Amino acid sequence: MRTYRIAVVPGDGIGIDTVDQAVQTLETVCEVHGGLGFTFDRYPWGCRHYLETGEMMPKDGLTILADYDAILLGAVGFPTVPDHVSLWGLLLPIRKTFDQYINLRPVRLLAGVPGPLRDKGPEDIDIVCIRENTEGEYAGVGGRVHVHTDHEVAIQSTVFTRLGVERVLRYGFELARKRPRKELVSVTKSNAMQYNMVFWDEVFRELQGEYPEVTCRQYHVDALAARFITAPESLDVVVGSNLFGDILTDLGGALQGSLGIPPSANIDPTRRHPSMFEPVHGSAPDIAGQGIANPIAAIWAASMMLDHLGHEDAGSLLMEAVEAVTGAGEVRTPDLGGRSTTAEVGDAIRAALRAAGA
Ligand code: GGG
Repeated sequence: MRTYRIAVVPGDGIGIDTVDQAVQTLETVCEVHGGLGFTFDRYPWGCRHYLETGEMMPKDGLTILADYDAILLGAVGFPTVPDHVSLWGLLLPIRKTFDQYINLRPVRLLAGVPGPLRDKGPEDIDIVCIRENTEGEYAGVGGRVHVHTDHEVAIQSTVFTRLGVERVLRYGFELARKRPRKELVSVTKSNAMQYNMVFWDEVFRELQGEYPEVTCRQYHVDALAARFITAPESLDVVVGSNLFGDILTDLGGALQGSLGIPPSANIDPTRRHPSMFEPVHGSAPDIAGQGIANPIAAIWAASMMLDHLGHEDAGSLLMEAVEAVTGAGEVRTPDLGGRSTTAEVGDAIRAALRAAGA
C-alpha cells in the first residue's frame, strides 16, 4: 500500500469547513480503495496566525511544506487583514516557491446542478482552463512613490518570460492533444498590450508547428468572456495568463452554478516540489462559521490531487460519488438552492463512495 504525506492548510473562513470535508472524504476513498493511504498534518496558518504573530505562516513554513507529497489548502482572507497581505503572505509564496506554474481549473457543469444559462446543460459546459501561475500580472513587480501626496504614483508591472510563457502554452498543447476534441484557445489582448501579449501570441504561433493535430484559435480576453456565456460548447482547452485565467475561471465558476463547485490544482509538472490543491472559492466571510458552505469544490480539488498522485482510478471514483449526489439533487447547500449543511453534503458523498465500493 502506498501512503502519501499531505500538508493541510485550512486557512480562513469557509476554507476551514470545506477542507475538513475533503480530508474526511479522502479517508473514505482510502477505505473503499484498499491500496491507498494518507497521513494528514494540519497547519493553522492564515489570517488568525497573522493577527497573532504578524505573519501568515512561520518563517520556516515553506521549508516545512517542501517535504510533503502534496498540499491541501482551504482559503485565505479575513475582513481585518488586507487581501494583498493574506494573498502575498501565504498563497502566492507557495505557488511561486514550489514553481507550481500550472493552475488547472476545470469548468464543467456537474450532473443535476442547475446552471445559469438557459438551454445549456452538462454536455455544453466542459472546458479545462490552464492559468499561468507564477508570473505575468502576479509577478509582484512594481512600487509606489510620493505616497499620500497629490502626485502619488503606483506602478504594477507584468512579467512575461520566454520560459514562463512557453511552458504554460506547451502544457496547453499537450493537454489539448490528449482530449478527444484536440482544440486549444489562447487568451490574449494583443490589440491593446503591444509588448507582453504580442510576445505571448508569437510564442503561441511558434509552438503550433509542433502540434499539427491541435486546432488553435485565439481570442481577446473580453471577447472570450462573452463567448464563455454565449457559446461555452465551442470551448475545449483554454490557456491564459495569470490574471486573465483568474478572472475567466470565476466566470467559469458562475457557469458551473456556484463558486462553491470549481476546484483548482496548482501543479509543478516537474514534480520537484509538492503541488497544491484548493477550491477556487475564497474564505467567504459572510457565511463563515455557519456550516453551510458548499464542500464540493474542496472535495473535487482532492480528486484532482488523487489524479496528480497517479491514482486516476480513485479520482474518478470520487467524482462519480460527487455526481451521484449532485445528480440526485436531494442534498444541496444553499448556494445551489438547497437547505443542507456542509457536513450533510460531505456525508452524502461519502455514503455514495461506500455504496460504489460495496
Ligand atoms: N481557495 C483559495 C483562495 O482563498 N482564493 C481566493 C483568491 O483570491 N485567490 C486568488 C488567486 O487564486 O489568485
